[in-house]
Formats: sequence, structure tokens, C-alpha cells
Amino acid sequence: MNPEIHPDNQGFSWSVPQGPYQYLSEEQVKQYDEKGYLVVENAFDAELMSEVCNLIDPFEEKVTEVLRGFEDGKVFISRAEEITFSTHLVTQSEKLKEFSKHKVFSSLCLDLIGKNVRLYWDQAVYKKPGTKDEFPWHQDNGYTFIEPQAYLTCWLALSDTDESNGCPWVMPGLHRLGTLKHETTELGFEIPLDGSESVALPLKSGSIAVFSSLTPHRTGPNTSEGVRKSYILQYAPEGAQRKISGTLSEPVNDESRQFYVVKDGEVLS
Ligand SMILES: O=C(O)CCC(=O)C(=O)O
Repeated sequence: MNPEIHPDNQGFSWSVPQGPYQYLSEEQVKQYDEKGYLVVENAFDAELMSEVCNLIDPFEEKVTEVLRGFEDGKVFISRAEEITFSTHLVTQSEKLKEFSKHKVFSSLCLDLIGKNVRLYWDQAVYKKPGTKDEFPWHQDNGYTFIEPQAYLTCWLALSDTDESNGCPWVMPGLHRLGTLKHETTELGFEIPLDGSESVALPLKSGSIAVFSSLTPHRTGPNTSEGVRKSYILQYAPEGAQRKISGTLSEPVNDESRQFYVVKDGEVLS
């Protein structure tokens, strides 16, 4: 059964930039084009990942403390003892701001988005031991509708992750349909999908699952003893707009957190 299309998804067509590519091989871009994802193994070394974790952990602890003040420790998709979302860290740490412009990310943006690209969103997602629920199938563009609909998500593993602790899973190919209809559930927005053709993406710390804002993905339970830590950085082409309602939209160019990472074809690392 084909999934239903989001009502705001009209006249969508998928494309990737023409080469030559700066960072990725033709093969990698072909996979991204056809399947909607690729993996960059060992993009960063252990020392840098430990530094990034040390920067993020105190912010995540504060987020957890704030969540504990709410009934059952829950606010929409965040649950203090299970899954937390620490957002806009680039506004709170100069070092994380610099990291979000690292040439690995900016080169990916140049190859997969184009010559003028901004950071759109950053958040650390920590999935804690004992989390039984999955984070359901969704597209990132299903949460906040952005035009153009295709932007780039870099899901960076800060700790090793596999099926036992909530690694990402993707559904290849569906990105080409544009944004799909999502249902609202207790665990988040969800695309009702038959996941039998889905692919698990186990990642070592420092590796990145790179996928489109239109690639349906989920993460499973964390049955391990440790916290699964990820830092998610999303990049959108200059001129992207957040749809508010009807014909009303606003640009996503707040300089405090949506700064350029590629300008006029130059990576700004
Ligand atoms: O990292 C996770 O466990 C789920 C988060 C996710 O898929 C997202 O923020 O889009």
C-alpha cells in the first residue's frame, strides 16, 4: 500500500545537485539519490566525539531536570528518563557552533544541497537505558513543513549504536514522493508504514547517517545498559521557508542559529 501524501505537498519533484562532488563519491551521491540515505563511517575521531559529548552532556542534564518538573516527566515527544531532545545547542556553545560548520558537514551540504546552505536545526537526542518504545516512522519534514521540502539531516552517533540501543532505521526510496501524511501518536508523529523493507543503520561513534528530510526513519528501543547519544544537525538551502498556515510562511534565517555553512559555493569551516 502506498503511503498517503501530506496535503501541503504539491508539485514536488526530487533532485540532487550535479557533480563534480567535493567530498562524496559519485556512488555515494547515487545511493542518496536513489535510496535517500548514505553513511559516512568514522567521520570524526574518538577524541573529538568525547569533546562534543562533554560539551553536550551538561545541557542534556538541564533538559532532563526541566522535564522532571512536568507531570510524568513528559512533554510531547520528550520523556525525562527515556528520550530527551536538547535543541539549539549552537546558541549556547561557541564550540558546538564551530563544530556545526565542520568541513565534513559543510562539504556534505555543498555536495547534496548546493552552493548556499544554512544550518536549519540542531538537537542532541539521548535515548536512555530501559526505553521500551520506539521513536516512530516519520520524515523530518513531517514535524515542521519546510519549503523546499528536501533538506539534509546528519544523524551523528556520539556513542556506538546498533539494534540493541536504538540505532536509526530508514525506508529506502520513499523520499522521492515528498512529504507524506503523518498521524499524531503518543510517541510522536507517525507515518503508518510497513517497515519490512527497512534498513537498520548501526553506527560507530563518529559515524554519520546522512539522510533527507523526506526519508522516513525511526529508532528502536534501548535495551542496553548505556545511554545512546546522538547529535542531529540539519541543513537547508538558503531561501528555505517554514510554512505557518495557508500561504503564510517565514524564512529560516535566524542568524543566531541558522547561519550559513556554505556561501556562494565556498564552505565556511
Ligand atoms: O534519535 C532518535 O532516537 C530519534 C530522533 C529522530 O529521529 C529525529 O529527531 O528526527
